[in-house]
Amino acid sequence: MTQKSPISGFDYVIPKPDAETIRKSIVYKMIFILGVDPKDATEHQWLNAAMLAARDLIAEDFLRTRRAHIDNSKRMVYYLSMEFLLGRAFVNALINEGVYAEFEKAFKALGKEFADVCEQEEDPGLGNGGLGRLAACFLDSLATLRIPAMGYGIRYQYGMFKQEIVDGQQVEKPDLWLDQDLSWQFARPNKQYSVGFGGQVINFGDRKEWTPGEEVSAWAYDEIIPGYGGEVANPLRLWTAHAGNLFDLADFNRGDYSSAVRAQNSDENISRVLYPNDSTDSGKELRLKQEYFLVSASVQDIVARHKCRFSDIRTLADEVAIHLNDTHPVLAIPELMRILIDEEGLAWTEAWNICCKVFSYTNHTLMSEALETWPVDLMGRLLPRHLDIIFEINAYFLNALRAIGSFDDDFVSRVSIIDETHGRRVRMGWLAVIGSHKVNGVAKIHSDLMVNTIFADFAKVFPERFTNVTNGVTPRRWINIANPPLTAFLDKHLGKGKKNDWRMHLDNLTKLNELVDDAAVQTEFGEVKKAAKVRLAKYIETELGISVNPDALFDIQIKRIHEYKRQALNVMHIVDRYNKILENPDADWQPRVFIFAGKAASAYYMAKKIIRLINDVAKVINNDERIRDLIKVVFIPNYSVSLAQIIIPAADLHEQISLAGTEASGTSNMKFALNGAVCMGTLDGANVEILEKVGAEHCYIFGNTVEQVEAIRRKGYDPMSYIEKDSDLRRVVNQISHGTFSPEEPNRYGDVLQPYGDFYQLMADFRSYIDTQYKADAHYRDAAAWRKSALVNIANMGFFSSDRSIADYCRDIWYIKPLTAKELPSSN
Ligand code: 26Q
Repeated sequence: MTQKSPISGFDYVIPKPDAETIRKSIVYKMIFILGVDPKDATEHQWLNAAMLAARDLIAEDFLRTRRAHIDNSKRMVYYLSMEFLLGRAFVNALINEGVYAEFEKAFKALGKEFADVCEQEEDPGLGNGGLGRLAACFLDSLATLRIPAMGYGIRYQYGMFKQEIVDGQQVEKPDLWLDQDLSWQFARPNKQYSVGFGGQVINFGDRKEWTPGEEVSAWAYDEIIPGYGGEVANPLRLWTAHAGNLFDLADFNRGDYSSAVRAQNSDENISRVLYPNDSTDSGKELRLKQEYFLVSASVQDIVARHKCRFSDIRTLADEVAIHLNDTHPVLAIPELMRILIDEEGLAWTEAWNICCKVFSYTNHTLMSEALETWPVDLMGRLLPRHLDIIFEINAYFLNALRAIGSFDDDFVSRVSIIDETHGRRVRMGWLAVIGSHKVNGVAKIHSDLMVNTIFADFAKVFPERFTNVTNGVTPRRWINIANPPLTAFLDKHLGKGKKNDWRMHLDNLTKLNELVDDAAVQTEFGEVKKAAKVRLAKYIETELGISVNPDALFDIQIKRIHEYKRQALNVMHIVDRYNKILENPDADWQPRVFIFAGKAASAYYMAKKIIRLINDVAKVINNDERIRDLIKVVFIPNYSVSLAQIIIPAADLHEQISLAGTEASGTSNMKFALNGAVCMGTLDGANVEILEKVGAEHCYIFGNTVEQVEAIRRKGYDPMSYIEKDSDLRRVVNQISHGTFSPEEPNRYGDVLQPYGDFYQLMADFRSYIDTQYKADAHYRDAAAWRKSALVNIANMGFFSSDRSIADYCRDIWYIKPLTAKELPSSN
């Protein structure tokens, strides 16, 4: 079929998306692009060929979208993030393009098992956890909602490490995801920017010029993000570091090849590896270089794109919004200032006014140890001109404050970007607040705490600046791809017409509320859930050789391993249940399978110990015949987006048990509820809003509130007082601390429960947690009642679509409008 091009004079042939044309296209790619004889092709080569065939479809959408942005002078948002945890691209592209069934048929005709081919794809692990996955859900929603948008990130050569469990302990293996390079991303060799470090700042009268001592080249690769519905696709531009001018020709000509190459290697380290989210690693020079590398390349690109489209740099704030995903890319603020002042010749205040309109910032944590700061010395050495600019921003801000007259010196030093109390450090969060026009938290409770705690002083200065956008997740990946039986169930009961497709209008799930008491619908949903549990049970059997009963209650906690998330509290419940079953073996126990997954940062001692504890407890309990499968404990290694897609649909109960006030939002809570699991959670993060939507009968809430946690801390928290008055708790603490689960090394877990510190107040919440768990058991025994609760959860999750989050950002923060049908030329 000849396609009329949106660019006149450039008509072209695109494959019709029917199974036969697709089959031919795949074979064509195999022969002419990959140069492989289809008769000899491996599964992996079939995947590569199929991905190239799929890419033709999204590339076309992308070019049409881009042309529409240019022709209609659309205001654009650029989303800067150090992490994008995309998950597999292939099936996602097929579903969003609406060609999944055709590809499946094409593979049938080729005599290949389609599912096996799809399984060949590596997850690009370019993120740690929630923050990176949120960025990926947002890209999906931005394209689906036709928002003129582009993401910027780093194309790490090594993503998140692969986790193996050896003798119960985490072992990290490198993740060389690019070795599987499929050429799925478009290399853009014409998009290169030089990123400088070090060197000097020279004054020319009132003008300054930075001469970097070292330059690294940033090369662009575009990953195309297709929106659902196959109309719009936006780019995610990922930068890779290449040795710039530094390949030392002098060394080379002298015959000193290895010195020349060494310099090249050290520069290319910048995009070598993703840093784990680990406070002990903060302050690493290479991380600061990475942050500036992302920011400098991206801001240069944004400015170049703007000048190309509008010619006048002074209109930048009218046409462009730049969003900072946490403080990690906040150097974008001084970088844009530098470009506007030093390169474009704007006056300081003019440049500053542009910056404050362009930037907005999302905060993802309140925990003070996780707030980014950098030593002034290090910043001055790597980025001397930026440090100058930061000082100037600070002086400008503090002078304005002093001029108001109502702020004392103490207040002024608290809001200064430079922290003088810990050996002079740049507070990145402060810079983000001062340089942005909006600052948002990621769940209601988190946004409220943000203005009452870390940013309380700033909220007095800029009350209108702070706002909330509750996180969301994309139903395309988290239902349609992850849970085909639930997808069929929803299509059957809600319809699939364009107007009311729940994939695009997740609020339409509320219609399920009319069906939650219908016995036939409940039974049908029971089958949907069972199918997911059987699938997970098979995975566990094949991968770990552990057999679990799909009729047991599946109780799941999957997320990064961190003390504040309190996986250890979950373990304490398991041990307590174990004790009680042994004490009273003939009681009518509800069988449960406890499932964990998650990675610990490689240098995080306590988190790694918690993984080992889970595995030690699993070993003892799973092998204790007296337990008769009433408890099974499973730690599934190497948690990833793809694994989450298998695990989440199978949950009956999901554990969201962070100490109140510590989890900014959580997003797996939303994915679980959307897949019909019931929450066991504290009043923390988005749990609070989930409870609001589904009602207290369909959600198990326990533990102290933020106010109670605070009150306990103020009084002086005494974990021993809880241990003394609760014999169950005492027994559990003793067993874990004194070797019941590590007889070969009784002291192994002597430091895990910290009875004298217990910063995250496990002891204080233990009793309420245990009691609530038994309420959930009783509920689960009434299959109809439980299925109703699961359905109520699904029915009321519409709010937690990332489409709603993105609509909030567009309306309240970015002031961006979608492409209209008229502005977007259609593909047929
Ligand atoms: C910082 C400096 C040096 C090295 C690493 C880091 C770093 C990297 C990743 C710091 C933090 C992160 C990731 C944070 C994160 O994932 N936060 C989560 O964000 C989710 C999306 O908003 C929330 O739902 C979670 O509550 C929050 O923990």
